[in-house]
Amino acid sequence: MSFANESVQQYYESLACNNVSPLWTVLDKMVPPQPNPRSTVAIWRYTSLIEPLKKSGELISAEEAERRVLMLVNPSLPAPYTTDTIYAGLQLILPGEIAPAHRHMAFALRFIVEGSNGFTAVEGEKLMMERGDVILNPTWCWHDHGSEGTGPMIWLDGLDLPIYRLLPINFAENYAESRYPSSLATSSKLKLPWATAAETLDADISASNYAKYEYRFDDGAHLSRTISAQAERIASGSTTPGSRETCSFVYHVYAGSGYSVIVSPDGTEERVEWTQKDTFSVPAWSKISHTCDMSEGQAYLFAINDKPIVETLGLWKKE
Ligand code: GTQ
Repeated sequence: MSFANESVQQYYESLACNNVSPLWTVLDKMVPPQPNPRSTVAIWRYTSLIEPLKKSGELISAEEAERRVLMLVNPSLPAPYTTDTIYAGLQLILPGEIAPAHRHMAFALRFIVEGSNGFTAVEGEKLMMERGDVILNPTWCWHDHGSEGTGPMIWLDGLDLPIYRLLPINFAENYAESRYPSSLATSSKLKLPWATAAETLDADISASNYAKYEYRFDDGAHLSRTISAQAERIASGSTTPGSRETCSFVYHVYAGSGYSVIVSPDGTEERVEWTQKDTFSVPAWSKISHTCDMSEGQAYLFAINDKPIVETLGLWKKE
């Protein structure tokens, strides 16, 4: 905007001391013509992260760290943003370790990436964790993590921490002992095995190149009020039809390899090549299309989404 004369400029400058500012010079920014996520497309390759993650296990114990996690920090934003609304991190537990019990307002879900005989105990239920399991940690539930296995346990944490940048009401409490009393739960509504998702994804495997599964409770509810999860199957050599939603996603590759073409709301197009155990961020209202390579069979993608909070606010749209 050009200034008609000196007095207009002086007028603008005079406003600051009254703690006001003209809307009309920034209206496009305040009420933009399209959604304007601050996060960008980014990929965290497992082959690059596995070394530093294992190194963290030599430098600090789970007890000392409380949570030994490498946060996946969006390159356009500080922690805890992986997208504008979703935080993700890779957590490591070594045999015999305990990440001590605490509870917090934030909701967490975990997608198990590797290892076996690890557990998360949630409010008295000890849930054993295997690759592909989703483990839920509702708001204000005591939880500790441990491993009775022989190798490292690694999982992807998904939390709604960015939401607490708007609502500054996240707080945590430590339990007096390292473990909150729990007993083994063989089945629980807080543990969603990969097999359940896979069964649905594979139901039409000979007839369809693409399937999507939304994780939900038996009553149809999302996994939390803020963030939830989905899984997708893409047939070898096929490309999914492009779509966009007023949601952001943190994708994690359960199996297979391929690439995604992601067009951000501002028109920036990114092609993200991925393979097993990689994680990538998709900002809200980005057009997404996945392609599965011919070489490694079907691709299975897990994704954390922010659909529950977007839907609750009446703002969910899909094209
Ligand atoms: O396991 O409780 O990645 O409190 C970040 C914060 C994990 C957890 C994270 C947490 C946790």
